[in-house]
Amino acid sequence: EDGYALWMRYAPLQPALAADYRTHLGEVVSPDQTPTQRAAREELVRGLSGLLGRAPRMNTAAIAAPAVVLGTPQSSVLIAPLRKEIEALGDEGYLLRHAHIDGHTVLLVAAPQDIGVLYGVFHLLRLLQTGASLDALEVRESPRLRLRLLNHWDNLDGYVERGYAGRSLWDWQTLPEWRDPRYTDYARANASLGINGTVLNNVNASAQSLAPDYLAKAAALADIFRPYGIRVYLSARFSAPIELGGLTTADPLDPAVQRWWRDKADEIYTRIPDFGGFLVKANSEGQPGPQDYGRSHADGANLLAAALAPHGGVVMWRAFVYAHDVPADRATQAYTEFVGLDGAFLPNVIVQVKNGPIDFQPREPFHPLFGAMPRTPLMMEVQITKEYLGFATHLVYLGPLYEEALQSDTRVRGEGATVAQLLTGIAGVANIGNDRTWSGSHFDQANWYAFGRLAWNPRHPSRDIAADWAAMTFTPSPEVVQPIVEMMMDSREAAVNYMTPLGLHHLMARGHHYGPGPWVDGGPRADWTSVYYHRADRHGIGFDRTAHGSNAVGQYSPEVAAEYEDLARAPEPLLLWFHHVPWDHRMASGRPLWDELVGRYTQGVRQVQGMQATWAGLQGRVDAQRHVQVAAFLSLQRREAQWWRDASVAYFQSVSGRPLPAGETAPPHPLAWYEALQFPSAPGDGR
Ligand code: BDP
Repeated sequence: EDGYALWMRYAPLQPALAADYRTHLGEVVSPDQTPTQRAAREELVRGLSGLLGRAPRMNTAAIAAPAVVLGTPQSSVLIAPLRKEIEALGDEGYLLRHAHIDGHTVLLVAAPQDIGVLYGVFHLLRLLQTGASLDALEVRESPRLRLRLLNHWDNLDGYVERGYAGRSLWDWQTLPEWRDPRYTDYARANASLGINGTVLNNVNASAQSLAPDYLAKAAALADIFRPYGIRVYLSARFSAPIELGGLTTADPLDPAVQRWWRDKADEIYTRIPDFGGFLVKANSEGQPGPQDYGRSHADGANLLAAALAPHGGVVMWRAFVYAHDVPADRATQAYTEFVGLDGAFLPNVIVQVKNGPIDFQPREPFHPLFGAMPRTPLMMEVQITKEYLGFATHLVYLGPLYEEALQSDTRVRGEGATVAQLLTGIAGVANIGNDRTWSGSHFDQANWYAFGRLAWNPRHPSRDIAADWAAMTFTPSPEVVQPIVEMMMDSREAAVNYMTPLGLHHLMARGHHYGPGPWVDGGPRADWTSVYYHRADRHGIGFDRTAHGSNAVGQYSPEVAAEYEDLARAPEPLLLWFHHVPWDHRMASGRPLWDELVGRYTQGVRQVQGMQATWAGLQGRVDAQRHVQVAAFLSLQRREAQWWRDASVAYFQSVSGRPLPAGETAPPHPLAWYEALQFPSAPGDGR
């Protein structure tokens, strides 16, 4: 149990349950003509063999016993009669149904296309892994979002930006010749969730990724992923026509530049006929872009979109931009630059917006661009890798964070216009590397899992997803699943409490973002410091984003703005995001803000202690190999939660000048001690 198998362990079920399932599933009837059909068939055989302890009998057309029948109306005469009903499910949908055919009880896994059958097989296996009943089974599924993508921030040298799970999974050196079986397992894992695209390289892109030898490597990966319904995309460096093409400009209105991108797109599609398209970070954090030539983001995006359009590709143009000159409030930047461009993009451009207006913090309000660009398809980008949430070692289940963002009500069309309803797609910055666990820790696998499940159905409760994951990853027994789910569901709020309670944000150490750094000040940009964001002084704390301050609230719909603007109505978890509040301000608990703040830090530590106790109680019920590692990581998290609490309390006390509330323990070291800590081992880069 080294974690490699992810949630696809297919460990033997309880004998009685296995015997019951065997009566339905003794035989598999499935076509085997296409690579996707074979992938579905092989996955089912693998799953049933493991779970039920016996390989099913295989058939391609006729039914001899109670069976699982796989297929599409084209591939299976047994499924063909359902054509009309099945086609209504859309290209990626599927149907699971208990039925009777030729006197046999059968379980149908039927879909309009092969890929839906594969998705249906994974759904069926999930039901078995979680011990669900198959009686009267009737499941109809279609994805709510068209684009469900992972974004890898992988560089060509094997280093993963903000990656905490080892080196890149892609071995660029040995590709395209060596097709590591691990690439197939990666594709299986994604297909099990319905993820249908992957951007292979970092948004801080090297132009080299578009050079012929790297396209050959990307094409090899695309060949491996294709049967699993996963399209390959690449991050494109805007200045590639200069670096690769020898042009003197990358100006989007220059005909030679336009020709270069058209030729490049043609070249890519000869190698990768189903290439998905480009992801672009432009004019952000020093990356080149159209503004270098006095052009707009729309000019830049349309340049690439025009080149891809004849082939059916898309451009995902990121809205994570911030100006060269430090703005009065960085939270307002993306909206300011993009909102006026609504309607100016070609139809195959999608603007990709981070979930919140700053940068993947433990908690942010939803990004104000959601709902503000009604004529532009939008994707939401979330981080799966935990850059600001304790890296791979802290147990923080992100399902509730994603759910909170997706369910935020923008109120742009009155009540009920949630962010999820406005999306065309979703992208998750992957936490996958070549670590044996894939994600750097056992519990970080749950974040990949939850991202994929929510991409398929953004309304799925993150608690139910956690329960499925725990059952599949450990064991379906409720005495194990329940405590694990409680731990997971508490974990994100715990991290918010010990890092950035009450709407505080961006207080992590400089550059690598590992550990507390509320004192960070100075350096190249004010908006890369902590003091810029918390604005604490002798009188109070928080960023005034009301009409009296930066007026970031004015970027939301009037109803949302009115709520955030009003100190009495602003949600407490976002209080210090929107308001500069006096230390004496009375909180909902009745305590003054200062006491509440210290109390939250302490509570965060207590929550981690609670997680430790829960996990200790599972000793003997979870395999020893994983139990030991999770326990070790939790004790590290506990120590670091305490460090966060002590360092933050020491710092904010130095600013507020207030005594600690009764019952609170003083930090064991003076502030200077925390400020002097160094972490040469923390992975990260310059910021
Ligand atoms: C920030 C990361 C940085 C990324 C940037 C981005 O610190 O490494 O390049 O976002 O999303 O969170 O472009």
